[in-house]
Amino acid sequence: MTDKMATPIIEPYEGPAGGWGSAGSLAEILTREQIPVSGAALLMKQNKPDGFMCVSCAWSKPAKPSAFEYCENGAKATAWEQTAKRVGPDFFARHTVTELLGWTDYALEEKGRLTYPMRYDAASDRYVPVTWEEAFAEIGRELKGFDPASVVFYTSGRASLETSYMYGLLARLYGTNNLPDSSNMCHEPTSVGLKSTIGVAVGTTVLEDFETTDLILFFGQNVGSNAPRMLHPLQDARRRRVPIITFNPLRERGLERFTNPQSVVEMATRHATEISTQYHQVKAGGDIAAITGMCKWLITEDREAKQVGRPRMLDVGFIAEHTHGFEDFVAFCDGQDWSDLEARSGLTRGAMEEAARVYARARSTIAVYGMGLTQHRKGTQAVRMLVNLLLLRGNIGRPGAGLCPVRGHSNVQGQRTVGITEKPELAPLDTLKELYGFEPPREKGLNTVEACEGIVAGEVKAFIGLGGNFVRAIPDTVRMEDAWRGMRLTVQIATKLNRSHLVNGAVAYLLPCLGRIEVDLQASGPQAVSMEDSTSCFHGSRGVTKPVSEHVRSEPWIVAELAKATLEPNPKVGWDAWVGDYAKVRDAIEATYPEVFKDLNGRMFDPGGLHKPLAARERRWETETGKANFTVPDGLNEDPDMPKRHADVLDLMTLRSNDQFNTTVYGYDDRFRGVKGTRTILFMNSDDIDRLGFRDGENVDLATEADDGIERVVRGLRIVKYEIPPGNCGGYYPELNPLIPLWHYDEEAKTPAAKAIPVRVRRSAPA
Ligand SMILES: Nc1nc2c(c(=O)[nH]1)N[C@H]1C(S)=C(S)[C@@H](COP(=O)(O)OP(=O)(O)OC[C@H]3O[C@@H](n4cnc5c(=O)[nH]c(N)nc54)[C@H](O)[C@@H]3O)O[C@H]1N2
Ligand SMILES: Nc1nc2c(c(=O)[nH]1)N[C@H]1C(S)=C(S)[C@@H](COP(=O)(O)OP(=O)(O)OC[C@H]3O[C@@H](n4cnc5c(=O)[nH]c(N)nc54)[C@H](O)[C@@H]3O)O[C@H]1N2
Ligand SMILES: [Mo]
Repeated sequence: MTDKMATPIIEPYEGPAGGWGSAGSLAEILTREQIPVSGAALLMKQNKPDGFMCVSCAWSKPAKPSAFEYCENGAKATAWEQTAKRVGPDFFARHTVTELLGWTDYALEEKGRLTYPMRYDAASDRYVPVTWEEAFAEIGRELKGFDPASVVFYTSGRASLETSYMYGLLARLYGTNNLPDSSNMCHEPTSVGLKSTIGVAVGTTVLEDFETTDLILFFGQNVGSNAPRMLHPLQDARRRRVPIITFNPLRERGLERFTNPQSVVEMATRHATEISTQYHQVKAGGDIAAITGMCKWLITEDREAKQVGRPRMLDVGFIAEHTHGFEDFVAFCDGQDWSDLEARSGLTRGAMEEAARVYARARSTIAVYGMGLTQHRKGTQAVRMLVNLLLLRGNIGRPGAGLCPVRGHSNVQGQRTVGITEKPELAPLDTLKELYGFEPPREKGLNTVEACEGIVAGEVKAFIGLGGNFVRAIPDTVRMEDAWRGMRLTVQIATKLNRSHLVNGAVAYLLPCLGRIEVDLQASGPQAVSMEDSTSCFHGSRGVTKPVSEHVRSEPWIVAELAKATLEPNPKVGWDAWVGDYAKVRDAIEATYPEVFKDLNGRMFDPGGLHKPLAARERRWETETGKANFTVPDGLNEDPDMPKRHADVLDLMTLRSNDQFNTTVYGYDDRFRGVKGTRTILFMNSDDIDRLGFRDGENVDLATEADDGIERVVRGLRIVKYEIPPGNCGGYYPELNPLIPLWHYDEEAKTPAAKAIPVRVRRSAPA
């Protein structure tokens, strides 16, 4: 089965982000997913203190939400989860797994919600129905037979704090810290880079900071598609004439202009707010160089100001009192040559100075960033470089200022907070030992890339997936799929069918769960769950719709049953009591982290949520030096293995369209980038197209340039002439994931370098 697609159309999109295009796109998906008119009433509950928290992005939930506190993409995510379509035993009876492997990501998920626990039957090559009892009996028996070090417990960032806490505890009681999560592919450079420099592993800004800031810097985050609700505070900031300076290789529409689709006046008058006041099309991987340029200018100007007695450019008081490593950093900046900075960033000296000049004038600055900064070979160093820039002017630990990493999944940050981590030093192992009377494992566990390495090496024998689409989201997908089939056991807890469920181990289970939007009824009544947003606020969420099927179970219940089937009974862990009343899980969370979750049960429905304490906001630096650390990068290059190559090698960025949530593909249009009806495209600069002898619209193959003896090719991409820096090209994730070598990751955080893949364009080979 393939998707029915109209002939692809590529033409520039002239509209703003939001606006009528957004309203039209939303109406279309509500109809397609057969969501009745009550869909509109449902959306009124989205991101409200008494409603459910959006299943899409992690952006902050304001204390005073607007009547419609959702965006086009959040509404799409709701429609996609609440679809009237179902994938039950009859579906699996009709289709073999081999047949389903030929379907697209879109076709698989579009068939609807999973409704029944299923087990893979090798003889018929089909998933067949099982009872929950049979499923847990066999999974438990299997798990008891493994060395715990050979089992991986993966989490995608959507599961609630309650589920995640229970799941982390299950893994540790079982005997392993193998708890990789989607954050390993995402903002791990944030966790590593910020912890080592400012002593917290998360951003330091809260929503209110956007109300008083004087400048917003934007590095590699596509707000219009991936965190659209954030456009509201940005629009408010622009109304106060706050400048926004963007660094992005592509001119992303949401960063250019926005029409609030929920404003009657703006819609009627087609009024759009200009978002970025300066737009710098930095080369992919050129951010360290661009930021160094800004720092160099500030340092030079400050020296002059000091000599002639003008006001200083740097916050010298802050630097002296609060920071460490300043002199080395100054020496690094002084030592850089403007011509190198220009070559590596792709920006002129004038452009870097222009940005620095505005920064020097702003009292309080927020630096926002996303995958454009983190998914590089030196992604962690790029994050640290941004910290350097903020430290120069004391922009951390002050209202209206700070770092704002925009997180991905709706609870990805919270999962880390409640112990989903492969790093034993980040988990409260001693407290767990005391509370539950067991000896927690102390060895470092596997992160995402290491789990893949272990699977390739045959050392990992079993994989439990709490959500997500692991085999599709990781690098080197073709090679990984082969290795994956060598595992003994794969268990996937999921709402919808995806490719990871079809690339299965010898014993394989597919366990359907409730989504967050559904009513979750347990012994003590309907349950609420909680999560942490991108600005470190905890929020409660209550399901509002009827469960998709009576056979589907909640995630906490599934985790508890897994635990009971696998572990020796432990009177101190009340799995059944927890499932009967999730407030008791929250009590356990509070008992484990008393400072962080003070009165979680009492406060999770407070408007604006319960704020997590962040030491750096108070200028307390929980670092090794006890100060905020300036750091010196290894060099200007974020991807040092890239430019030494032949001039024909391009740097590929893998991107999200406006019609997907990660591997979930809602449709084939990327409205803002002017692409309609296709995802198999390659954005190229017109000079590169000419230089390499291709034509706009031509079909080509893309091959990775790597010297590891492995051939990685994706065939049949259509060249789209695009405004992208020379030497860069772009295409969609996850279709291009076969091109990322598994070893191509950030050195420190091991996040795959998905924005810097060395590739060659080839003439299309006959299939
Ligand atoms: N609707 C929707 N929302 C989502 C998601 C989704 O798929 N769909 N995914 C969620 C998840 S898990 C995450 S992590 C976030 C991801 O959200 P983002 O962080 O926005 O991630 P991407 O779309 O991968 O790319 C970000 C931007 O980086 C730019 N870029 C690429 N390379 C570079 C570079 O070297 N330097 C700079 N400065 N910019 C660069 C790209 O042009 C692009 O605009 O969104 C979350 N929200
Ligand atoms: N090339 C490239 N690769 C990338 C990226 C990139 O930018 N470029 N980005 C990376 C990033 S930032 C991330 S976060 C990862 C994403 O990796 P994952 O988090 O593993 O993948 P998703 O696509 O978000 O997972 C989608 C699946 O989650 C399941 N699901 C949805 N809702 C629920 C729920 O409520 N409960 C349960 N149990 N299951 C549910 C559904 O079955 C759905 O098919 O991909 C990474 N991979
Ligand atoms: Mo992510």
